[in-house]
Amino acid sequence: MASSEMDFEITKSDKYSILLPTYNEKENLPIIIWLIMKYLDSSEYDFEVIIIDDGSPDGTLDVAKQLQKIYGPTKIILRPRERKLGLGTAYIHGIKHATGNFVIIMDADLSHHPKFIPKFIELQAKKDYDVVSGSRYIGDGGVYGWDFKRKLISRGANFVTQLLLRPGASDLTGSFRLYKKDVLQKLIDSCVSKGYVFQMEMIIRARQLKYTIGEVPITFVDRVYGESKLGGSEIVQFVKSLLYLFATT
Ligand SMILES: Nc1nc2c(ncn2[C@@H]2O[C@H](COP(=O)(O)OP(=O)(O)OP(=O)(O)O)[C@@H](O)[C@H]2O)c(=O)[nH]1
Ligand SMILES: [Mg+2]
Repeated sequence: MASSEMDFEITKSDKYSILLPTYNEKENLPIIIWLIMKYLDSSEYDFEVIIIDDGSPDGTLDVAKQLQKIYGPTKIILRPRERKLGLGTAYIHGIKHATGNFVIIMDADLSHHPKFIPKFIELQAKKDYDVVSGSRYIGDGGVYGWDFKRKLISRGANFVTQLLLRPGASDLTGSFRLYKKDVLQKLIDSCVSKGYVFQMEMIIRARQLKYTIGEVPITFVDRVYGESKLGGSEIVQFVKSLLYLFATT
């Protein structure tokens, strides 16, 4: 490829597998898929979207089937599970079926805007990063729609973790990231925590295992449709896991 004026290059064989775990996201799913198609179909990138629905009672899977009819079975891949088995194992399940050499993980509730995906891809290609992490805490990044309490919790969690673990990434609890697939597999294998803290452990292990991490500023918008699940028990779990990581890494 003649690329003298380009400062990065996407190899033709590169493929991006986008993992979308869903639980009760029937309103959000068509919008997120439409946005992904809008921002990626116009690009040259080869990609697939893998929807991992955990038996959502709201019928998210039926919506996903409709979307597969519209966009085709090579672009939209359905890998549902019978019941709610948690986000951590949803990724493990999804990555098994990923045919790309890169994996992008994002939430399906519109908190993560697909417009940032090309930025992740470009930065990765430019610097050959092992991981590119979206960050709400650098540059133009930010959070919209959170109340003070939630902002404080997120900031606090990040701050305490920065202090204790010095992970070398600014947004630890976010989950909008791009990984080389083999790197993601190794990270998943080395992670011990489940639940909310999983994202944080992934980035801390990445640093530990000397993987290179790039960051892209992202804006994060709180979910409009559907219910939020962050409660007191998640916070307790987070603190416990943080202390565990501090003690063991
Ligand atoms: N497959 C699967 N997906 C899940 C599960 N729990 C959550 N999700 C999805 O994972 C993504 C992140 O979950 P969220 O509920 O948005 O978690 P959060 O962003 O921390 O909290 P809120 O947005 O405030 O509810 C969303 O796309 C959810 O639909 C699960 O057990 N299984
Ligand atoms: Mg969310």
